[in-house]
Amino acid sequence: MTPDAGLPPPSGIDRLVEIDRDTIDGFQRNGHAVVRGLVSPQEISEFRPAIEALVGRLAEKAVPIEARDTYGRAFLQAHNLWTRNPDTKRFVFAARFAKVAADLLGVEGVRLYHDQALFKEPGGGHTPWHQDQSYWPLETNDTITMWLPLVDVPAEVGTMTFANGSHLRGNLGSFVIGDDSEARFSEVVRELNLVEATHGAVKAGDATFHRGWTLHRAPPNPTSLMRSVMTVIWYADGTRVSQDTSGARFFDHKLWLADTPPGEVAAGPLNPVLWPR
Ligand SMILES: O=C(O)CCC(=O)C(=O)O
Repeated sequence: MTPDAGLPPPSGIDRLVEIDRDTIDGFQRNGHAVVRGLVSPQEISEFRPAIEALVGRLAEKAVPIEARDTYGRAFLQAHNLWTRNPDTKRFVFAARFAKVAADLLGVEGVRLYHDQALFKEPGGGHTPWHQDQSYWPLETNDTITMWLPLVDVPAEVGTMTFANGSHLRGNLGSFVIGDDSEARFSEVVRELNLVEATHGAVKAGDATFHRGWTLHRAPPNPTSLMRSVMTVIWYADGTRVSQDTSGARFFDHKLWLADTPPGEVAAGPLNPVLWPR
């Protein structure tokens, strides 16, 4: 008898999907992958209003794009939406997503690091080259982001561009996202002969996944469409908080890890195990 015998199979947004071997191998090799059709159009219509409503409140208060710096022009950003609405919580906690994350990483289980909505406005600027994990005080390479558009995104707005294999090189320079990271990492891509790859146009409900050390950027938004994207970030269960919580990692330590002390297993109240259930 299996431990969960008698329980109904996961349904709705928790319904599980299997990822094929080629996608997993490509993710391990390149540091990124696309999973098309991860969320159905019906499911997108179920969850999109709650996410858009929360970001909409931010948009009302935002200063004009022209008055912002490069980072501010890249997107409107709202964090940990799961704490603010039961629908966004069901979406962020979905077993379907967390299992894909664990399968791609090749780990037994994952914990939530945090979620964030990244809405690139009409006329929004590019997202400069960066490595997410520069910000993350986590003692592991097994970190992963799901980037899931809530609207169809044409090729001219695009998904992110990734530098293939850059995750295997670890920290390529501790830059926060901005003009300096764009300039330095453009050189790094040239110096290391890294191949740039993108998954092109995507439909609402397709998703890309990338590792925390994968170097990536995104093009500007020259259209009149709001590029509404929801992201969720996980790390391998058992990961410890890193000893270095300084600089760019200071706020992440406070915000996403609830100040769990350096060296301890990152298992605080904001970081539940989302797979296995
Ligand atoms: O959405 C974007 O423009 C960039 C997203 C990104 O850098 C990320 O999800 O790590």
